Amino acid sequence: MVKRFEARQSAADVCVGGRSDMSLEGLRRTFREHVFYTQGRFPMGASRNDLYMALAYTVRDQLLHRWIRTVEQLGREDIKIVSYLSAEFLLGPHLENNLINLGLYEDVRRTAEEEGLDIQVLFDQEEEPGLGNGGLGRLAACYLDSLATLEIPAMGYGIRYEFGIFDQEIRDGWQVEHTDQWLRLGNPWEIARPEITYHVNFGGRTEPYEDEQGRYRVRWIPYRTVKGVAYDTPILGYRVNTCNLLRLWKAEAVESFEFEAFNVGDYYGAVDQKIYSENITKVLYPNDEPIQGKQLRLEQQYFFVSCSLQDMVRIYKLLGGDLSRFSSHFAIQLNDTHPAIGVAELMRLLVDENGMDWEPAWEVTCNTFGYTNHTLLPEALEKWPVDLFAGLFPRHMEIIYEINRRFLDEVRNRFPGDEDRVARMSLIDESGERYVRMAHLACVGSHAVNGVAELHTRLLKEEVLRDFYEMMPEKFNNKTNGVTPRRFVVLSNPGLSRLITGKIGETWVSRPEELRRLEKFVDDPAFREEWRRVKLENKKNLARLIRERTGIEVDPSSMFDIQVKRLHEYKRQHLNVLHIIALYNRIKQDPAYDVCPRTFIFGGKAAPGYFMAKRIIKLINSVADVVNHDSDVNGRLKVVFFPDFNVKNAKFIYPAADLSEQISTAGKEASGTGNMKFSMNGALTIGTLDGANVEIREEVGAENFFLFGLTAEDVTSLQKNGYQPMEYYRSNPELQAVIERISSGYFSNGDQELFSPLVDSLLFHDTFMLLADFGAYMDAQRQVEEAYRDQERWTRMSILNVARMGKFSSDRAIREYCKDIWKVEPVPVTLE
Ligand code: B1N
Repeated sequence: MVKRFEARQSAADVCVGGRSDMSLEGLRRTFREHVFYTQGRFPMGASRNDLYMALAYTVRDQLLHRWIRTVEQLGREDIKIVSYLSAEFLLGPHLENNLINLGLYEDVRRTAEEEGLDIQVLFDQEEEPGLGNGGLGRLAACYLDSLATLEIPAMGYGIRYEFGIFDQEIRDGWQVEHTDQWLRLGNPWEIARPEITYHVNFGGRTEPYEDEQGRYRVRWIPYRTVKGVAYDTPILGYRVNTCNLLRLWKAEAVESFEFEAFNVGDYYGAVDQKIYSENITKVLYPNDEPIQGKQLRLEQQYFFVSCSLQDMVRIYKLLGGDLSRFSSHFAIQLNDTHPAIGVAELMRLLVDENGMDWEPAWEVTCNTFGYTNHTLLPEALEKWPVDLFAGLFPRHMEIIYEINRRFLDEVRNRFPGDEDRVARMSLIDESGERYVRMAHLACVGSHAVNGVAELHTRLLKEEVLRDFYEMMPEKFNNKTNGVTPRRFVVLSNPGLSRLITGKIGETWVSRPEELRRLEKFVDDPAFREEWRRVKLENKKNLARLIRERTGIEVDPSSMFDIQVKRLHEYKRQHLNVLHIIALYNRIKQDPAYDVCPRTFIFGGKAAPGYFMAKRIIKLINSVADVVNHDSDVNGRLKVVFFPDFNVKNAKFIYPAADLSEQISTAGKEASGTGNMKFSMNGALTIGTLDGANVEIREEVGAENFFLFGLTAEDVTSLQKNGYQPMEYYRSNPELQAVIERISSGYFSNGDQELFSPLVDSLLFHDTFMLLADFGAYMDAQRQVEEAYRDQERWTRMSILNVARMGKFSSDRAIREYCKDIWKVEPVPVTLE
């Protein structure tokens, strides 16, 4: 495969006047030099990984000049910087994305080809940094892409987990987790900054003292100190010079501890200390709901927030800034409550460490922070036991009590005599064991609070944060999520991108509103034909990958009906399964039943401790085993569980979908972003009125969307009136037959126990109302089938979906954040 080539010339002529040489010859030379000088290989001995690394460094060289110029900007006193604080950044592979944003993709592909290299093979080598669980982490990554593309000076701050989200294997139908050793072969995209470090303290006690001016002050005498080291990754915008920086923190032991230990001869104590310190950034918690009460998780949160805030204060002081104006230089966004302890930490830095008085410090803090909420599930709202919190952060606990005392005074002022309200709004939950309520801290300490879709924001105002909305309505606003069309269309779907660009030019990539211009081709038969050809090609690619990864043969001319997302009962992958079994039953009853050939594809990870979610994976695979091998079905239905769904293989999945399953119980999915990725790639959606589905349907038109199911209001009122799943069960024979298939052991070699937890949960609780929605879902699926049988109609709907999805670009979302919350403007970067 690899034609060998020679390394020649020195590194000196790679850089021309501080600018890297972007000519093809220059790229080729740089690449060869990285094989030799960076990887230490003669071309003959270079492995695929060596070649990938050399190409990655070649591309990184192209970023550096832009990066350094952008970082210089960050040091300008007259500009405001967005600082996006997130415990998760689910970036996905860098190489291909950077090539696209640089505009070098074609050149490099061709050059590689001339060298005898298949660039796809090199792309395959890249380990993706899976530093997130799902939507929330991926949203942060899309926002970094858009911030850079819109030329907004910005930093992402987070955690450099040594192990990201686990790799998923499916063994005997069950999920098996493997640690994600993404750093094993090195990471060419990061630059370690060992000189940028901060100390982060834990535990101990506080002590009052008088400062030189005789003022009452408090100092924190910690029990333990850990060092945070910065690792920077460049984030280049699309076809601009702005190259922002993602700064991730790694925990290390503080040297002095070791020296002390050596002095008293306690070598093993020192080693313990080192290992203990490094634990903090060892592993990402694989839950996409908070884990109650895990000390290490709280330590992770404080660790990265403290490093990040100290970094901002240092940068600001370097500029000679006066801390009372800190909020004119930094706008800090809290990505959910995971970094919400930042409110107390900034107060501590301003008051304790920089001698500010409480009131001005509080004003700075509130003006600096914005808070994005990502969930309505009450059990998912983060709270920390007061004992745990106070033990780790005695000073922050005091600060939070003081914030709370002042805040509750205001509440009492506004609502005299309403002590119930005071208890509801308190930063401390005192209804039983005492907890610190992180969402309340984030609300009180921010000037802006937003939800991530219109419905979600409305429900926040009406329910979860209702008291806060009543008291400070001006803080609340909506920012409907978006996704980057660079990764999720240009990179993932080159065929479709070429087709679109051929018709309307390439400006849609940064202005996807322009996709509307496709509408005038919707009735053009040749265009429709091309549209179908592209989709078929994408389906063939996915079919190939499915065969490789699962051994299952699927028919690319069948409808690809796909649900990929984290496994969660509220997302209702099992509702999808009920539909599959219903179709299967119809075939079993009448093998001549005219079923529309479909391939049902599932993908997604279950939290390792989530019993029901893991059982749903097993159910999907068990149903697959039966359906895929039944001669009555005769290949007309296929069921696939695609293992290890992640950003890297998502690229093959979204573009291949005909139908996108967005079937969560209304009111439970805050927004969803997969829904957007599918529709932008020409899939039609079957979905409930939940999260951003509502707005997608508004944009693409009700006639181009398969709607079904209860509304959020229906769900609430059903719940209030005592929902009885059994009633739906009794009145629907098809549903009964489906449930009977499962509970009889038909899919589990006669084992009636295996799926009884699932069945019992549906029949006797059904928290997420699958049975109530089953009938409507079946009807909507019937309409899907009808539409799909008319390929001209389907293509028309598909084109209109793509043409009308412009709103869901993360560029639009980021523009809104910039204008309404951060008050920042673009600052173009020049290279001279
Ligand atoms: O955030 C996404 C939304 O599109 C999804 O609807 C929402 O479910 C998701 C704790 C979370 N909400 N909360 C989390 C993740 C990790 C964790 O430890 C909670 N993820 C979401 C983007 O807005």
